Amino acid sequence: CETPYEKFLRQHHNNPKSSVGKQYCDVMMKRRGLDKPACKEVNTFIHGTKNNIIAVCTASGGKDYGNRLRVALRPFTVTTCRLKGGSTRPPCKYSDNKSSRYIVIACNRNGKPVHFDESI
Ligand code: UM3
Repeated sequence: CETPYEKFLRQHHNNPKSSVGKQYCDVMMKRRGLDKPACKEVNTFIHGTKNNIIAVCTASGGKDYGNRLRVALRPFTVTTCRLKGGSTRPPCKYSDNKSSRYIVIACNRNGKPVHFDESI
């Protein structure tokens, strides 16, 4: 079954950014199963290497951010998908916003990311 780290990767890792044409978020949110049972409201995909994301859990790539969170020392290119309209009933329609941001994540005791909190 899927570990918390594997779930984090499924929900939040996409590197390099997949060329799915326009409507990246609509395609990716469905492809990664984030349209079930309801449309997920907000979800960020990180276009960075696994090694660079894992490094945020260590002193080389991140620092403590309180509340057991870690913030990256360098920005990542990310795409944030935000549900359009008021309904969370599939089919899900998203707006896409690609930007360079400092990700805020939680890591497990093995130094692997397990939760995406925000990007700043
Ligand atoms: N979330 C993002 N990006 C944001 C803000 C929130 O992906 O910029 C997701 C992470 C959480 C959920 O879902 O919204 C609630 O914060 P997850 O723990 O399943 O990844």
